[in-house]
Amino acid sequence: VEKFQGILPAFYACYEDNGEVSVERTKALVRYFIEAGVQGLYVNGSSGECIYLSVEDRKQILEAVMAEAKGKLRIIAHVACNNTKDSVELAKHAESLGVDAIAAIPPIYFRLPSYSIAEYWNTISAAAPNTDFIIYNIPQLAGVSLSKELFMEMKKNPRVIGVKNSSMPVQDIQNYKAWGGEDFVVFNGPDEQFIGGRTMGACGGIGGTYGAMPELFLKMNALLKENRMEEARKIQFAVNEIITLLCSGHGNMYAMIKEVLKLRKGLVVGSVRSPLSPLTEADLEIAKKTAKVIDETV
Ligand code: NAY
Repeated sequence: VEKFQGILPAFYACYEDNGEVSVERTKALVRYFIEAGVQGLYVNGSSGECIYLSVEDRKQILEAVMAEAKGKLRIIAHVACNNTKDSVELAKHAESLGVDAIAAIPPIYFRLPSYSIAEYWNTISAAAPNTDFIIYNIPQLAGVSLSKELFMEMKKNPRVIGVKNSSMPVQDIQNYKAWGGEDFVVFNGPDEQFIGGRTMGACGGIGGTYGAMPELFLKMNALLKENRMEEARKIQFAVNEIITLLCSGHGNMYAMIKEVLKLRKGLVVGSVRSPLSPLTEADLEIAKKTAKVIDETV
């Protein structure tokens, strides 16, 4: 559990202006996170637009991240590709780079029985035999939730050390901790209830909006460690207003966050990949307002 405490931003895909993966911009974003003082990164997950990236893109991104971050940040590589073969390839690749753990969502589109999902996850995990495995539970997007039956089946695999839980009931965190045992790692997924998840037993958080305002999540986490709940709650409420702003444009939320990074830190990491929508002219005004609100809050 020690190893995976704290704030692990979900890493964003960084593109050149022509939409191809940018190695240089990826490295610059890693340096930004190191300077911010976060504990780790969750690479090629939802916020990393994984379902719109090729296997090659994903390898290139992880290689660039590891080149900057190795030894400085805990790196969890999300390797699920919706088919076992490509996921296995990414798991092997991630292990060869020395990541701290790999993670995977269940396969999407077809509703598979639990035993097929377990087989999929265990096959991926077996491809990286020296690497810890983290289950990514995100029922609202994947269409399957991590049941007790599936959890218990996965617990038989000694490499399964944790769950990144993005379901909305915070009670799920309590259950996964209870079923997993003392050393089992559970991450809070929904940024809007970070303090709720931590209070229910999450050892840290992995989140898609952390990158826009890492200072605020680090602060909340530090306050919680000192049992300063009132102050943590104040920040959480401010964060939730910021998240509402980030989601209020016509363009995709990650495009908005990338614009905010440009405004706040001068970081240029491109926009988002189609079919996600880029920002409109009107969205640029929202981004300016959001960046200002964040700067005033930190
Ligand atoms: C990932 O895999 O990139 C994440 O960890 C992202 C988790 C995010 N959940 C979703 C559904 O995208 O951080 C949350 C989310 O962006 C945040 O709560 C704002 O709604």
